[in-house]
Amino acid sequence: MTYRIVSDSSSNIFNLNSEISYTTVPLKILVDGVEYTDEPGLDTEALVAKMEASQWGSSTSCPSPQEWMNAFDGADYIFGITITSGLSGSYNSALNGKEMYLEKNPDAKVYIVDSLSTGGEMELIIEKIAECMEKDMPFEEAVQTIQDYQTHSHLVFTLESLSNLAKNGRVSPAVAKVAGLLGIRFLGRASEEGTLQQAHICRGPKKTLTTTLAEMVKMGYKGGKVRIHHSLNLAAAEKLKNLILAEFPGADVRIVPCTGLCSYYAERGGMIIGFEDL
Ligand code: X90
Repeated sequence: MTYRIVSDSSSNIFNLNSEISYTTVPLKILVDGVEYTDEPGLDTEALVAKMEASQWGSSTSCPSPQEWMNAFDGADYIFGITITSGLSGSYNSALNGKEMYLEKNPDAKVYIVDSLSTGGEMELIIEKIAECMEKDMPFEEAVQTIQDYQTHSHLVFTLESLSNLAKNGRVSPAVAKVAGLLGIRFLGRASEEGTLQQAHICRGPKKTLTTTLAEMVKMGYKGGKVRIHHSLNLAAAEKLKNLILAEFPGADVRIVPCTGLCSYYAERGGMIIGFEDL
């Protein structure tokens, strides 16, 4: 068996702490006519500054089926994982890439996970896939294990601005407007369908963090893994980590900076937090 995990770049994970072969396929960000590929080495700080100063507009695009297929090359036990199909075409591309790959490699086994989420929750699912492969788990059993795990993984996020989400039609302009007010932060969660759902409107950074942890607990958090992905906001990520550890000592909490795609949509200051209810 040649194992491979392939994620689109919305997971913010370019390297996996495992022996298992792992690679990413990039989403792209277009700002004022210049295309930025979300791959290692992309300067997200510069990207965010360009996007904030943009005059002519910006958008994003998902990987092509061809890019997905190429990333599978050489493996025969493959898990692909994508950003939610509720907000992007990446999942459909990956399914098409799988069909193309299977035409040439009919004996390969390929499962594409629709994360119905992004960022930190994708990281958790990737870790679980790696665990299955490290145990040499039979393919069908691994698929079942991941489907079960997805019922125990969740996503909350805090945003200081929803303007790129609104501009690109991923959230209604009315919702974006409320969250755009000065000092107001939008606290949301991934809905069952993998779309943005408003949980709270918070005033001030401190209140945002305590409300975030309260929301996680309401959604079933009881001391399991947490993956805090932040967009140029390490200070807030560390404060949230400390709040979590104060209430749940010994919790496995990891902080990860967003790469290109998530930085573009979460904008400066945003956090995308995956956690388990186990
Ligand atoms: O295909 C494409 O061009 C990519 C489109 C992605 C659109 C949304 C990305 C959101 C990233 C914002 C907070 C998390 C929301 C997750 C809800 C399921 C980050």
